[in-house]
Amino acid sequence: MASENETTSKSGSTDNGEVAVVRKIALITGITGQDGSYLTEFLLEKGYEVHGLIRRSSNFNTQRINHIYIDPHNAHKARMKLHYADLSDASSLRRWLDIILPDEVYNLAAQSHVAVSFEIPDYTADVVATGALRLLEAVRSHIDATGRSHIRYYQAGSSEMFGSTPPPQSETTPFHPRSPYAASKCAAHWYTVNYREAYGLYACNGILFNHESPRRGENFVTRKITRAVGRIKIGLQSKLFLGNLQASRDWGFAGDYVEAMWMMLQQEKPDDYVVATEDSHTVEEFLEVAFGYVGLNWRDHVVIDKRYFRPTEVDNLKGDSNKARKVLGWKPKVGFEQLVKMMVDEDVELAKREKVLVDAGFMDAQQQP
Ligand code: NDP
Ligand code: GDR
Repeated sequence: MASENETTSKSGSTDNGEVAVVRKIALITGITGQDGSYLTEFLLEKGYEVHGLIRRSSNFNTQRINHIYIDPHNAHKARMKLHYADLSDASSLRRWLDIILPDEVYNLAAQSHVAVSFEIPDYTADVVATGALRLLEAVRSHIDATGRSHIRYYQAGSSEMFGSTPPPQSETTPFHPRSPYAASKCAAHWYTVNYREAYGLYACNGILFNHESPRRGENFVTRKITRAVGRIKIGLQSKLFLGNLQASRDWGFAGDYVEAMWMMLQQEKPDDYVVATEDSHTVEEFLEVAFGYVGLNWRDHVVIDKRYFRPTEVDNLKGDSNKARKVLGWKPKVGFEQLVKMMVDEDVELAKREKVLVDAGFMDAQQQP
């Protein structure tokens, strides 16, 4: 039986008179990423069946969702299912849509690192921009073939699209992207708007400002800092090499932001929404709070390395999320200091576990698991 808070699309009766619950089905690209893992937890809690598209890797890439994975051989218990596909492979997208028959599609997959997008611009555009187009087109042709016009699509847009346009940035603020990643996200944004207008697709752009968590990739600045704080505190590292400390970001908690994604797809009409805390801090302020929390002074450890400066920087992001707050009823629950402390706490514990392995000779202090 479904629990009370489970979201179901329809229900019927079985032969023996029990109510058979038909769950809503979500398809998530980028399920192995930070947001994919939180969104999966959120949707499972709501009673959804969740299907994730994962790409082939020579190493396991499912660390962030291992804790919710149930072996598909326990078919009656497993409500999260994983399938191989890639945003660069249009046929795989269409095939899984036809097999899974989702009610909601969340496109979270991306080459999501801004600095790396300057190194691999062609690949970034292929996955972030054309990948979104491939998925939209797969959804459109799937609807054409099956008549399943109730299907809803979420596109993971980014505050990076605003680039050099000064804050506060809202849905009406012009885009001025400052990287191949940001330009590609702008293309994906407009593809999504176009599919909504041209084909009547229920498609939403979430324009999300930076959101972080203990699951954040380790080469994004917040996690890079909190990992270093943990390792310095435990004695595994002494220096932290960073780039521009003066950039300001509107940092929220990823767990709060995935709820906004879902809320967008529950409205009567599709639309685009900015999601932000409306509170902005510099990288230096992040350092102050993170190091200060464990009694360290960041100035004793941070070394500026020009390698981490970008050819074009985004200096100042601070969102105006009035529309999301009014229409969706969304608001963030975790504030800046709480977020930093949550990340530091987790990374101090992680460093302690690493230290055990280092002391036992199973790991080099330089090597990170
Ligand atoms: P991550 O980098 O943590 O996750 C990206 C996901 O995309 C991973 O699951 C990755 O797989 C997958 N992926 C990458 N390339 C491909 C591909 N070619 N085909 C299929 N899957 C692929 O990002 P986040 O979770 O932080 O962000 C989610 C989305 O939201 C991204 O689109 C990002 O650009 C966007 N965004 C993020 C913000 C943030 O602050 N976090 C803010 C605004 C937008 P693998 O695990 O194998 O690498
Ligand atoms: P961002 O996040 O570019 O905002 O994109 P990131 O954490 O990479 O950079 C934030 C700011 O910190 C400065 N910085 C450094 N950044 C990194 N990664 N490493 C460093 O050593 C370093 N030193 C200083 C950067 O110059 C920048 O100003 C993130 C990603 O999640 C995108 O996918 C998403 O779209 C946006 O957030 C919103």
